[in-house]
Amino acid sequence: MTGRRDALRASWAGVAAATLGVGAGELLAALLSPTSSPVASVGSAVIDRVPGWLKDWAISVFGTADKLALVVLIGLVLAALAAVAGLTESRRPPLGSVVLGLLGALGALAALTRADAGSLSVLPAAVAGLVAVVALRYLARLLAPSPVAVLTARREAGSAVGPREASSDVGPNETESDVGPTVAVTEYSRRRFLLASLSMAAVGAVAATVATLSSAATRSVEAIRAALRLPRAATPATVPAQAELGIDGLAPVLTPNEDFYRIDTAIVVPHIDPADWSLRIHGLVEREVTLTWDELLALELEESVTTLSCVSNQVGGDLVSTATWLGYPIRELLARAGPLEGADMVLSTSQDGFTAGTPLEALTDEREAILAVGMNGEPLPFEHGFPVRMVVPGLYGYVSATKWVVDLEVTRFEQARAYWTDRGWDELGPIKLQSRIDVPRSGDVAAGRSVVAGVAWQPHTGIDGVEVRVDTGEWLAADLARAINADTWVQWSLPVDLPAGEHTIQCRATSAGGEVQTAELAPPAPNGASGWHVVRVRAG
Ligand SMILES: Nc1nc2c(c(=O)[nH]1)N[C@H]1C(S)=C(S)[C@@H](COP(=O)(O)O)O[C@H]1N2
Ligand SMILES: [Mo]
Repeated sequence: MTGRRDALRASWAGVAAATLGVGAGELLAALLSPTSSPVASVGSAVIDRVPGWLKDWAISVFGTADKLALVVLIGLVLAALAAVAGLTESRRPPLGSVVLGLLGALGALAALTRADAGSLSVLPAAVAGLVAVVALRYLARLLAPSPVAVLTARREAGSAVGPREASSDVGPNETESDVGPTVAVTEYSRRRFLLASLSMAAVGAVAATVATLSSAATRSVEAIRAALRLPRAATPATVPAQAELGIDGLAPVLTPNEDFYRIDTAIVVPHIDPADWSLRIHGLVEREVTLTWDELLALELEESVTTLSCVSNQVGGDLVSTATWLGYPIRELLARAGPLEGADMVLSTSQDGFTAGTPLEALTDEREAILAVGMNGEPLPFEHGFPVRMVVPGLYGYVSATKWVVDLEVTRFEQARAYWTDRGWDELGPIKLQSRIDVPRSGDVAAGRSVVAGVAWQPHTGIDGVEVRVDTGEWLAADLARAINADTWVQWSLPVDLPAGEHTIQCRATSAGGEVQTAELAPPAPNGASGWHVVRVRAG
């Protein structure tokens, strides 16, 4: 009974000490640089090492909360290890402290391997480990059986050997009052343990929360973005009114920034001061080119409307969105550098070390492949690449849409591999022809005349038609909204009759190139999902 309680206290000591350590480390990271956060760097290291199927699974289960899920998981694993360390410390000191120290070292190592690691990046994790070790040693001392406690235990067990008993002038009646103070000492130390460990855990948790919410560097760049006014587009985009059908439940043709899907490997979203940003174009080029933020903004910026899609998007999924982008053609910048004969790929790198390999041709042909600075009339949101990202019509994001981009290396597919191609995904990632039913959703609908509506897309090619089929009926041509351009998705709708009962509704698109969307089911890996979207409804 007491054994189990002791074990529980010892484990809790480990957890409390580790919490204080993490709090200290996160607070220091918030002051130094957000990416040196011990928890975030361990998370990023994990993300870079998980197999593709696991990433797919995480996205399908947790969606955009996948990173939150990972942080929670790291917290649980850390708590379990810390509990073991606490227990070990109570049984074989100082082995438990060594375990906590090693965990700190592991965090420091993870921070060092980050692409944007500065020389101070090991500090937060190192401090976290150190604080945890000192805290655990202190707590363990409060829990350790002191000579007085040993004496008390022996006395309670009736084996009276000890300095007091040895002095022998203690009569039977005085024993109780004499034992009193010694028992009180252990009680006192237990109470002190409880107070100390609870305070450590609370201070650690508060520090970690404050750190997460208020990284100093993050705050100042947020203020810079808020004050930023982007120049007007030399060529503004036009969005015809007929592009929006305005049907309830149908995805709007322009996705508001806060609803735009987000996929990336970043646990801590980079916060780059535009004044510190520059882009280097190098590799197989005649001359290296460097572009600063001011130089980029001084160029004639163009506005374009483009639909982005993630290769992980399932049939019927929502990892696809459309925005008006403001930016400068990458084609023009590459022309300045002068790609050499034989080059066929541009490896783009983000500030946090993500890479994408884009066919050189997709960046030099007539399409609106841009270095984007604006999204739907404002500077890029941090989650979407502030201050500068790539947008390339027609290609999945993993091969083209590098956010927080800082480097373009002109190279050859033979010579370079990128983040996801290194993990088994196809080198080329053209977006597959797809269509989705937004209205009605699966479930109950009213019987009778009902509007079916959705979106269809194949950026850079365009959509010619969408057909809808109820159950095993005929394919019926849907009404297409006006396309904004060939790079955007197109809304469509069709009134259908749904008699009472269960029905399946399907859709398929035809591209402007004459291709009919395939019924063949393919999973996202290795080059994008295919198949027809099916919605099952019960009309009544
Ligand atoms: N720096 C960086 N850029 C990135 C990624 C990333 O992980 N890191 N993910 C890519 C992928 S897989 C996609 S689908 C798009 C998503 O862009 P969005 O989050 O703005 O929708 O960003 C691309 N650019
Ligand atoms: Mo993606």
